[in-house]
Amino acid sequence: MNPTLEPFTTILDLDLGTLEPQRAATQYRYQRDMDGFFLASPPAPDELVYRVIPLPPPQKHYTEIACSTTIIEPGTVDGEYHMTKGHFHEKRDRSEIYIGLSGEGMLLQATEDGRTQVEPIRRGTVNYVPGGWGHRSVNTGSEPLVFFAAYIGDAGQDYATIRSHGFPQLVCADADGPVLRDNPRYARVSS
Ligand code: M6P
Ligand code: ZN
Repeated sequence: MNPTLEPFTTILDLDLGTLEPQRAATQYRYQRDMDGFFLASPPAPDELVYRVIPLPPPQKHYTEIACSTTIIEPGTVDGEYHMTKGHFHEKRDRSEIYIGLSGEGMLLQATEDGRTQVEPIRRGTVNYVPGGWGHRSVNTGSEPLVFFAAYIGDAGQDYATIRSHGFPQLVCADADGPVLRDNPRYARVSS
């Protein structure tokens, strides 16, 4: 093999999740971008929910590994903790790894036929998301939740399925902390 790509190194700030040098623009997700993902209509359109700093390979190809840092601000929307939109991979069998850097949260995972699994995210957790599992991360703490993700380059993100079917569980703020509730709007994708 005669490689076309040169090796490169990036410095990841292990507390903030920032990347130096930053090779691609930060993607910002405000409440206005999240309509249909929270159970309630987001009331503060200009409030930042999370941002993603990508570390892209040059090609979206299965031979390359795409990475990103995600930073979810603390907060709630009508009692639901701030979270990512969540997605299945367009190429369903592609897997992903999350490395927790700071803050406290949960990684919700669900299959198309409604199996669920909830895992913690905090500094030092390494979560393996196998192919076929939709995934959404939720900030249940009072500080930003920061994690680094690495996934197969051609995975792609299917948001439409999550938007129309929902996730089986919601993570809501209760007097004693986070509680999982059944999502009344959830509909299985397949049986
Ligand atoms: C992680 C990875 C990314 C994803 C990001 C935000 O960094 O899973 O692929 O883009 O979280 O999640 P979402 O794409 O669901 O908004
Ligand atoms: Zn993913």
